[in-house]
Amino acid sequence: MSVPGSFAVLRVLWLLSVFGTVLPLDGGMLFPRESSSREVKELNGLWDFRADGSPNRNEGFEKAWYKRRLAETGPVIEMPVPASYNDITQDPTLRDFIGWVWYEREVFVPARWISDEGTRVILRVGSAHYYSIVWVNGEKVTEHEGGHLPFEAEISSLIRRDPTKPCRITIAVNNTLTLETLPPGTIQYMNDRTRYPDGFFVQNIYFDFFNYAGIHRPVLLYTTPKVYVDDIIVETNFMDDTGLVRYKVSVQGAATATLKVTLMDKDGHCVASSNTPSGVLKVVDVKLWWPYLMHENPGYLYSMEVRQHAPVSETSTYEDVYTLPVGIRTVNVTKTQFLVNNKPFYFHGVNKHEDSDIRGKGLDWALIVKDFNLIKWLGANSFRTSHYPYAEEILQMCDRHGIVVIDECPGVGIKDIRSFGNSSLSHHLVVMDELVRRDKNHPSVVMWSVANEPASEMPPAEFYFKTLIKHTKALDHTRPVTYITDSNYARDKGAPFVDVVCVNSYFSWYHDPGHLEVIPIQLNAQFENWYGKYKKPIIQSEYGADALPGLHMDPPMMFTEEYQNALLQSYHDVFDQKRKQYVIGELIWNFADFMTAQAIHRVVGNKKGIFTRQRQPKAAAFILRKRYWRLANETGRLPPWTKYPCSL
Ligand code: BDP
Repeated sequence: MSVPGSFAVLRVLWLLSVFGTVLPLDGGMLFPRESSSREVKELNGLWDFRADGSPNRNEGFEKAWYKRRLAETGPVIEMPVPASYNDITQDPTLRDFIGWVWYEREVFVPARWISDEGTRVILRVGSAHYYSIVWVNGEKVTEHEGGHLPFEAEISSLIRRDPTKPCRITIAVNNTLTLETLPPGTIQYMNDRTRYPDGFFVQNIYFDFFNYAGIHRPVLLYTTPKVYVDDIIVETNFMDDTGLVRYKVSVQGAATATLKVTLMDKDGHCVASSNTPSGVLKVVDVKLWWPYLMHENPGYLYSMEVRQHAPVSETSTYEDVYTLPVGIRTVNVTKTQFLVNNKPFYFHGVNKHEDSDIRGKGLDWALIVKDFNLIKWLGANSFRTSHYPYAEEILQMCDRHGIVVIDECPGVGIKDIRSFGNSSLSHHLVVMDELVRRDKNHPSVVMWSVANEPASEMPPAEFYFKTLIKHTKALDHTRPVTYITDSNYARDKGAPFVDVVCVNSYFSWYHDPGHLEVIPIQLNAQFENWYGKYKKPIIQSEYGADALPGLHMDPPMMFTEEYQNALLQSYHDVFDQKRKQYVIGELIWNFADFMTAQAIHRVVGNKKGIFTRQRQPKAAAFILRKRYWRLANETGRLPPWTKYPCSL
């Protein structure tokens, strides 16, 4: 069936607007962990997959593909989960596909999960980009807007209807972006038939990374008892040697339940306990959570075990056990400093992407561990989750290793004035609700970033960011809030509301290309202007230059390794003057090369990495490594054995 182009785009937009109805957040979204009362079954591996290539991308709905096995609806291929689908096949139309794709997998649910009426079974998707609808055995169980945060649905009663059947899970995912999605995008139809084929359209995006799509993080089934721990909120503080853990536990499924909350140290010794749903636990001789390279024992985590009992009958009870890692630390911002545990903290870190060969944005443990090893090798103490929330598994690694995180929402590319309207704002508020709900208990997360480089000089930006930042602070009063700006200090409408000014600049790259000599003047002026006007500490949240590994020129020319080095060093000279005053951090753009849309200024992706996409160092990695270890020795409190690695 052929459908006129404009009708097809309306159809895609209509689907998004209908499905985009915002529901209030429901449930706590605790990370699924096994315990004596909870089981987890991962559904990673190969799923059946079919892209809906019909002109309006709507055949799957018209023919109700979710009602039977996907393979019965037409040809399917094997697709790994988690992974982006784009780079898996040799088919360019799948790499650049826009619209609905369908995933399906059958799974046997353990018989005891089904027979025990006191067990809840939940289906959880770590993330899928961008809009998802989920069916189980042909019945819709949930839908979710947004590509980087988890969603789930209880499916207990559904799977109990016919316990003999395997359970068929169908997930439809649509990567279409509109002016009101986060990030925003537009679909543009090219109707000139002398230049474009019938039905030709493109997706315009206003951000610089490939719009990878598919099921990006693990899909799993997990259980809880019928009465269960739904959420835990912890806020930590300390006075002298005593740690204070303020907590609140919410229980669902019963009006009354008894609780036992036990805080244990790393050796499993109980250091404090309580039996009320909220309160403050006092920890004597507290071991604080410290960032990597700031202390000899970074990333110290206690375990908070929440054990809940609720009566089922006179003789039996539901018991639920959930254990949350807890790091005790404080974060504060002054006019010139960022304080962790009341000590000045200087961010010497990186900006990253979830991005790699073949997998795209799919979670991959080998890659995650490699990246942490590189971060530690580099002497970096922090990163920003540019430009969207990263997997919870990554934040858990940060907690354990003491890597400090600026946690960013997908508010990237808000450039069009129509993306500042009410429906954009209300969606943005919901995304912050979801982000804070998911990440609030991570000690590694020290600041929220609500956006990257929005058109913050546009008049509606004032109301937009005032509202967004106020909302985020109401959700979490313990962390500072910022957004990342590249706008003019005098015209930026949101800067009065941020706690820390985060500025991106590309002197001698996008501005005055090839003229390294402008950096000292322009960077110095940038800092003086922002600090002069707002009197807030500043992070250089991005700076960098593309370099093709192996390309050399001396004197340096753009795109060579020498130019990337020279540019970095000029920035560093200015940072060294200003960090004694009010500059509180520097984050290189970027940790590694990453994929972008095809464009005349991108040679198979963005090459500003100090590592290649395959995680091999360019010359700049060694410059940065020397600097970061030197900074760590100056600004951290390192014991002698962590002083400079001897090779530096
Ligand atoms: C910055 C953006 C980042 C880009 C970078 C670049 O925040 O997403 O990748 O420019 O162009 O402005 O390399």
